Amino acid sequence: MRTYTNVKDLGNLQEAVKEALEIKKNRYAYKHIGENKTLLMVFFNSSLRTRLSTQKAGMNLGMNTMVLDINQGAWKLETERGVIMDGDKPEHILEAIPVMGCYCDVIGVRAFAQFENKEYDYQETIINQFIKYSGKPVFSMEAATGHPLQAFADLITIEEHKKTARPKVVLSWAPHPKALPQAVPNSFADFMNEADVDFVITHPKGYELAEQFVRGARVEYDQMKAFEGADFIYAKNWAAYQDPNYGKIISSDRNWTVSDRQMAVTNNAHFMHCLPVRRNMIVTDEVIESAQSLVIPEAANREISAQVVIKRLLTAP
Ligand code: AN0
Ligand code: CP
Repeated sequence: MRTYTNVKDLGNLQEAVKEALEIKKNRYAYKHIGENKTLLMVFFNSSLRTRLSTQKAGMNLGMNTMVLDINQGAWKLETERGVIMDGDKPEHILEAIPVMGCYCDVIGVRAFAQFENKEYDYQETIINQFIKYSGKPVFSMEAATGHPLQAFADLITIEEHKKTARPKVVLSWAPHPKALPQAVPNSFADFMNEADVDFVITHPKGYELAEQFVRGARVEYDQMKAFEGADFIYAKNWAAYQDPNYGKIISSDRNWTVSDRQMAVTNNAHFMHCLPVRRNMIVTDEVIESAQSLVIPEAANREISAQVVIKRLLTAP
C-alpha cells in the first residue's frame, strides 16, 4: 500500500479487519518495523483523536513521530500555482511538501474541505499534492472528501459489537450550528457499502451526499422509519453537498437530534459518533451516556486502524 485515502486502498476489507483485531491483541508485536523510521503528521486543521491515536500507532510500531501544525508556527502556505505571492503567504506548498518529505518516511495529512470551491475540494487538491510531490507514502488523517481512518475504526467497532451476521446500520444526519465537511459520512458510507451490513442513510431533503460514496445505498427521508429495527445508529452532521447549496446549512431542525424517542424504535441499537460531538444538538446527554453508546470504544479503535495503515505503508514493496 503506497497511499491510504479510501476504502479501496485496504484491499480485502475482511482481511483488514482481521489484521486489526490481531494487532489489537498485541499492539507492540511489530515494534521492529518502524525502527529508525519517522512519521510526520501535518495538520491544516484542529484534532484531538487523530493527533493522539496516530502518534500512538506510530510509536507502537517503533517509529519516531513529528507533528506539524501548519497554522501554528509554520509559514502560511500558498496552495495555488501561478499566484503572484505578494500577499500574506511567504511559502508555496510546492516547495513545502518536498521539503517535508526529506525529513520523514511516512506522511499523514489533515486538510479539510474549505467549502469555497466544490471542484477544488472534491478533486482532493491538497492531499493529492502531498502524494505527488512528497516522494513518501501518504495517508489521510481526514482530507476534503474522506476520513478513512475513522471509517475503518468504525467498521472494527461494529465488527466487535454486532450480534447478528448482517446488522442494520443507519447513518443519520443531525443538526449542528456550524457547516461541517462531508468527509466523515462519505467515508462511512464508502466502508458500509463494502461491508456485510444492511445500510440505510437518513437525512432531510437537500442533504444528499455525493453519488460516488452513496452508490446504491438506501436513502430514507423519514428518520423514524430509518431507525426501525436498527442495530447501530451512526449520527453525524454535514453541510449540503448538492448545488447550489454546497457547504451551506439548509436545516437546523432539532427534531433530528438523536434522543430516546428515536432510539426506542431501534433494536436496542448502539449509538456511534466519531467525536467531537455537540451534546443536545447531535445527540442528547441520555443517549450518549447510555450503556449502548460506543463513542469511546470507537475512539480507542482509532489507534488500531492507524496502526494497520501505517504498518502496511511501512512494509509495502
Ligand atoms: C470535523 C468534521 O466534521 O469533519 C472533524 C470530525 C472528525 N468536525 C468538526 O469540525 C467539529
Ligand atoms: N474523530 C476525529 O477524527 O477526531 P479529531 O478531529 O479530534 O481528530
